[in-house]
Amino acid sequence: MLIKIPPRHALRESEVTDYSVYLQRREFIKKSLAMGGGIGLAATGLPAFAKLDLSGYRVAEDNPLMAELTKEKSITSYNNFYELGTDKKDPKKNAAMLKTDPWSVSIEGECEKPGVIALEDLIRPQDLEERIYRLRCVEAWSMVVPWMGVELGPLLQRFQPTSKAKYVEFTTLHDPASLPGQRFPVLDWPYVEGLRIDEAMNPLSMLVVGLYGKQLPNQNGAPLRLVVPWKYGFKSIKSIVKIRFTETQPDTSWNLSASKEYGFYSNVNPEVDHPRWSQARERRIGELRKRKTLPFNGYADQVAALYSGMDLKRNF
Ligand SMILES: Nc1nc2c(c(=O)[nH]1)N[C@H]1C(S)=C(S)[C@@H](COP(=O)(O)O)O[C@H]1N2
Ligand SMILES: [Mo]
Repeated sequence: MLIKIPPRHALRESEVTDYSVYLQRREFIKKSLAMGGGIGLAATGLPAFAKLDLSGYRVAEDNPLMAELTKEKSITSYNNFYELGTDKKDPKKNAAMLKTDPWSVSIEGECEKPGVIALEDLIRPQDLEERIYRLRCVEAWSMVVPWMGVELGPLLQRFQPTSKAKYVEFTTLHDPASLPGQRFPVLDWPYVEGLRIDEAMNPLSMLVVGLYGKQLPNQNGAPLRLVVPWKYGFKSIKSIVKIRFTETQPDTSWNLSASKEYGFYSNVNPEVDHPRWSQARERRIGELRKRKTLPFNGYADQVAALYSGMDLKRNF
């Protein structure tokens, strides 16, 4: 009997389909928006988001990173989301336990307009856009992801932060029934993260609800997560239920658990090693070769000025 062994380099069909569907949809959206916007995507037969309308988002301008996109399958099956398990494969396996509908976010602290707001009122379809950003994990792997979401700064401004709002704190859902990892004391739950207000207002900072043109999979932090592309991945907190403006620097989960390894700033910095490994290089998921890690993950032009005068070896 003859057994046909496919060559190793052959792409599996599932991987090719995702990407080509994504590219087609992207072109379709670009053209439709150029013709005056206001389109629906029902024709493509894709599942609609329960409440959020993701159909009219603006696609990323032609971007050199388009050629480097990490496969959708890798982005959604190799995850860090300790509330859904500590193995990289766990979050996808346990994803269905997380219930994301309905979802609301509590806005608290130093602002004129605090309150609890439903996700579909927080994220307005006309603000949605796609941006291709690298995400660099502190564990020295990285990905290039077509994220879909809204810029964080203008969203925060809607709640009118006061002059005392020097920082913003973000909190993940705390519900061991939905997030079984919270039954174990791996971290001090709920997961919390924070940014200085000027970092939050920087135009690169984004609240994300989708990737590859679709609703965010649970394992990637549905229905709402932060993406701060010049910082190590752990700053990009998932499944957010609370945003609080504060006068003093908020606690962060990783800093609480190991302050010598994870600082508040956590800017990607090839010159500051993690105590247990080098940060000089990284491996893109799906590639064998290693790449040089870039200062601020390649976004130095847009963000280095935020830290002028600061010693980034001490403020790691
Ligand atoms: N709530 C929560 N957010 C989290 C994490 C987590 O364990 N819990 N892991 C972080 C880490 S370490 C990384 S690298 C990114 C991974 O995002 P991704 O799975 O979408 O690639 O999510 C971050 N956000
Ligand atoms: Mo990470």
